[in-house]
Amino acid sequence: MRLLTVFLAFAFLCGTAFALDKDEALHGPTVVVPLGDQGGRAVGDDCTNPIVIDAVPFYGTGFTTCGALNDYTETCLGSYDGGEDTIFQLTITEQVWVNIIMDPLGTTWTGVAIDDECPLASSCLGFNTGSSGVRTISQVGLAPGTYYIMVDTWPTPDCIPSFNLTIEPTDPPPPPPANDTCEGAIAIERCTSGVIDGDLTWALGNYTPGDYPSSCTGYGALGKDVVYVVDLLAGDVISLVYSYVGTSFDESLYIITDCADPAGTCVAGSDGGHPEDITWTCTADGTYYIICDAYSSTGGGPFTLTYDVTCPLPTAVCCVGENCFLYSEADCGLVGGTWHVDWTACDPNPCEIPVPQDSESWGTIKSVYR
Ligand SMILES: [Ca+2]
Ligand SMILES: [Ca+2]
Ligand SMILES: [Ca+2]
Ligand SMILES: [Ca+2]
Repeated sequence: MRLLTVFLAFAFLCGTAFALDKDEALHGPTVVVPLGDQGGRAVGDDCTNPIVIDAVPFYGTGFTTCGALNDYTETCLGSYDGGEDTIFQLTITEQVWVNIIMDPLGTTWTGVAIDDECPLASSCLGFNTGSSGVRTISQVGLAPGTYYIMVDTWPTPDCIPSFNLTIEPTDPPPPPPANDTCEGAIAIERCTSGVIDGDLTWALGNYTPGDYPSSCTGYGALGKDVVYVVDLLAGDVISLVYSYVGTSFDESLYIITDCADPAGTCVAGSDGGHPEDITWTCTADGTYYIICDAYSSTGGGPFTLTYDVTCPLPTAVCCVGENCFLYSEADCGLVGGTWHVDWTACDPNPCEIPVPQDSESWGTIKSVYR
């Protein structure tokens, strides 16, 4: 049973196409490691003969994927499952939150994932990948049951000569912020400006603007995200600057109209540098969701969102003599006209209405003096 929403978030992330564009540039060409024969040559080689872990905490050293063969390549690890892989089986007897820490002891481009089935699915309970350093799947909630942990690489390297695996209990994470999803989006008012302090630390990853290179930011955004909402009218200009505070992360910023279809309804996006900024003129009245996201599935912390929603000044009829213009009150004043806030059109020309010079008609005047 998948207990908590963190599971769903991880599943969403894992199920989304990997946006490895930025990472691919660093990694270089992917080497194809031939698939191994699945048959349990040795303990840990594959799902039929995993390394069994029957208690948490667990501290294991001296494992390797070298010689374990490349059995699985269609998992949530994406490009990071192309190397030889080692499988662990973990039995949980009572609900626990754990950190899963895999130290590849210097080997680069490694990944670790956990799922409740083996082979691990393309949508799994949790994973962590990276070009260097220790891999950590943080604060995974596990209900009683059987789980599988897979360790793999994005070749090259084809395998990890030696790694350590730690599974330690930890505290459950705080709940995500209220504006983690569109349902709790924090409202920004039209025609205002300001600076919002936000934090992705405990947010979940619910949205992505699409895939490289066609998305509105140019990239996917598999990281954590929070949402702001603003009602705009056509002609409004919204300017946003989205910047991490303190610990850096790769910001991704975009505006959508349908939270069920971010990729299909994105009207503006930015993932080109730091900070990210958008200046966009609204083309249709409506409700717009601003997604403050992170490109990487492992990034996201405190940030500021600076916003400025400029609303066009209302225009109305400005009569300059008998000539009619649609001007703002200020512009009408500049040309010496008379501004009529309730008049909205120059056709027919409301400025041409003849104004009687006298309260009496010629007929009345003639009858008086005759
Ligand atoms: Ca593999
Ligand atoms: Ca979120
Ligand atoms: Ca995201
Ligand atoms: Ca960025």
